[in-house]
Amino acid sequence: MSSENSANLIGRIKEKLIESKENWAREGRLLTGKEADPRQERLPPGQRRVENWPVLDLGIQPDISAQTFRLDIDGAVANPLSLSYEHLMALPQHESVSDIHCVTQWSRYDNHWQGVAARTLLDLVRPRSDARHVIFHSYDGYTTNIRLDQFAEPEVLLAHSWEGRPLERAHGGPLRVVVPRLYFWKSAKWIRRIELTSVDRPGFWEVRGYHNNADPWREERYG
Ligand SMILES: Nc1nc2c(c(=O)[nH]1)N[C@H]1C(S)=C(S)[C@@H](COP(=O)(O)O)O[C@H]1N2
Ligand SMILES: [Mo]
Repeated sequence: MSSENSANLIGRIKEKLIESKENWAREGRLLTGKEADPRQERLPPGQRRVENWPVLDLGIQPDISAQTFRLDIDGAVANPLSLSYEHLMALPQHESVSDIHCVTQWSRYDNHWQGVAARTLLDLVRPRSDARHVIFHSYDGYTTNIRLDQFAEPEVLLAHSWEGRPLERAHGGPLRVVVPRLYFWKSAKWIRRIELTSVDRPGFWEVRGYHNNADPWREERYG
């Protein structure tokens, strides 16, 4: 098979996968109709625990070296930044332990993350008074959106390490977002740009039927 044909084939397989998830969203698959209090129930409704760590992406795992890596933080900010990997590592470092909750029903407890806290970055860029939303842009073309107040929670990290080791490329290395209180599709891997905006803009899965807010305890799987 020529390389052009195999690229087309991979493209079609990817489209099928994306389509089947859109269908799940339309049919409301996996919904239990329950709601839980996160202070009382660690496992959100409809989730089950796994010990492994599944990999989910759009079929592309960009290969970004520490040398070429860049993180831009811009938009509705007083002081836009473009950080190298070296610069990021020189910022105050933060550790957090949190659970992963994926919309496809698996949860993984006690992940030890290391990186730079979202708050550290916000202090540096200084959001303008009209900033309300955050759009993540990744090296693979993926986007996802959260509110600025959700991004500013103390446990939100730009993580470069997991369990004391550099984050694997498959899981978003060199740098990924970790937003523990929302379904994991909000945690952009291979992060390239953090854009602050006054107006919300739904991301890749949000325009394909996933919920805009994504709170696992309220089962906000689909919007
Ligand atoms: N850049 C990028 N980030 C992404 C995705 C993606 O396809 N590209 N998939 C999202 C989804 S749907 C999930 S469930 C998690 C999966 O992260 P993991 O592969 O480390 O488990 O990454 C999220 N972040
Ligand atoms: Mo996902």
